[in-house]
Parts: sequence; C-alpha cells; structure tokens
Amino acid sequence: MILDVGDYAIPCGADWNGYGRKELLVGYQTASKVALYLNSGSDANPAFTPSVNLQAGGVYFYRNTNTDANPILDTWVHLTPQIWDVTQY
Ligand SMILES: [Ca+2]
Repeated sequence: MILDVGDYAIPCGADWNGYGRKELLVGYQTASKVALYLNSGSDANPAFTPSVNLQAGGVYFYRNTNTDANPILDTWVHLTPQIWDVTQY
C-alpha cells in the first residue's frame, strides 16, 4: 500500500477513534496539515480509508507563532502529530 500526502510526511500510529485498531495520522508540509487515515482492517493487515485533514470546530490545525489574542498562523511548517492517552485508562 502506498500513501502519498506530500513532502516531509511525518507519520504517527494511534487508535484515534477508540475501536481497537490503529489509524494513521500524517503531518505533511505541502498543505501544513495533519491527514487522518481511518483503519477498517486490523493492526496486522490495515485497510486505510482515503485521508481527511484534521479539523477542530471547522478549523484546520496550524501552529500559532504569535499570541492567542493576535494569532499568526504558520502555514509552512512540518507538523509532527503525537497522540497521548491523557486519561491513561
Ligand atoms: Ca481505531
């Protein structure tokens, strides 16, 4: 399986939706976004859906290089997705 999201792709595997199979999140520079590939297969034999770019509240993720009150969104960065289980269940 070949997945091509663009330049400087940085992958991260995690059970994003909590269904017990790992999805693939990829930060990439072409659009400076994070692509999510859902997995309908298994961890040993993944079947990834076409990607969607992650959003929160209808807004894509960007790095803010200024203040919260006066944000300047950097759209030319290498996004590095990392997933943490903050509840640690
Ligand atoms: Ca999953």
